[in-house]
Amino acid sequence: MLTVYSDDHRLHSGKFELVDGEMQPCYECPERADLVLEAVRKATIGEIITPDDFGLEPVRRIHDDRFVDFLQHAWDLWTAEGRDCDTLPLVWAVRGMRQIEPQHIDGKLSYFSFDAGTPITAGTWRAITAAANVALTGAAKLRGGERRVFSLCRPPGHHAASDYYGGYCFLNNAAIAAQYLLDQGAKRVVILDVDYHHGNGTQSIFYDRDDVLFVSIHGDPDQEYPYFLGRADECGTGAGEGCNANFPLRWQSSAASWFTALDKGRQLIAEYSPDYVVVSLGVDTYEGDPISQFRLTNDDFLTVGRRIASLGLPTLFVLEGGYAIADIGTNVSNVLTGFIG
Ligand code: FKS
Ligand code: ZN
Repeated sequence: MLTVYSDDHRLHSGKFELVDGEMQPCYECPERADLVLEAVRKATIGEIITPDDFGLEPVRRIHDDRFVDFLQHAWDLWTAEGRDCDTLPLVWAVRGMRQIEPQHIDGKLSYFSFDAGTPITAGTWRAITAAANVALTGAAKLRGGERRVFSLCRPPGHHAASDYYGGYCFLNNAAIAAQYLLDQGAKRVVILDVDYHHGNGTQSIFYDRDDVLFVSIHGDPDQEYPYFLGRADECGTGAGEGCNANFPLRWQSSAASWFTALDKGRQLIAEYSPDYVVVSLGVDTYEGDPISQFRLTNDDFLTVGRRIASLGLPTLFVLEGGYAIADIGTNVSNVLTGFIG
């Protein structure tokens, strides 16, 4: 299996996020990708390549121009106010407020975000465009005939929608890759999201479309972040009706119930008969994850890989979450080696 990786992820390294009412060091740190890369090397899964530069056109197929411009210039606007710490938003335009992009950077940060856990730093723009290129390079390899590719993306992407960021995510790498596959001639693409958190960004991007089936297994939004999307009755709208499938599970759900949900998802995927599968691969479903409440073991991740492989489809794995630093490498490489068989 090919792995696509760029060192530029290290340019994004936020200091603090809001957790349990306090500012705490960011869970989403450069060490995560470094450890995954090291594990992929050790597991001798295959060649590791650097990404090509696709420019912003494929990014703009998913994200609004104004949002992309904001991400590109946010750090400069922030430092122009005399600040040198990371950015964080302050206030959100909730029910009844006007949805107008403010002039001041503090207002813009709020307008384009949905949480206080996602700092922007000096190198964020370069890191997020590199991650998009990592995903796009993986997609291009699939179009070129590769059957399986791992895009080792960081920062992650599945919480980012067409015009807002949050949940450590800025550009939706998996969505950008899926759109690229469609633009290059694919008829139907599945995005299978196995991260512990619901991929609210991916869901909303494709919610009214029938050329992408989104399937997600995640913590029940009644209990878990991102709280406001991810319920089982969200099935798509208009042409996209029936092309969105959520499997929310309660905290402490067993591995058995997680795999039951995966089996139902696999059934839907097989019926949809896609040309490609893009897997939003988070390993924060691990029993030892510090911010999550599911119970998959190291060995269960081998089974995750095997079951996805049984679909028999060309597959792009795109890295999302996973915060148990000591095990993130093992858990990701177990999915990939399980997939290879
Ligand atoms: C819970 C606080 C929640 C934010 C969690 C973000 C999860 C991000 C992720 C991604 F894949 F995007 F990285 N904090 N007490 O794992 O879904
Ligand atoms: Zn997650």
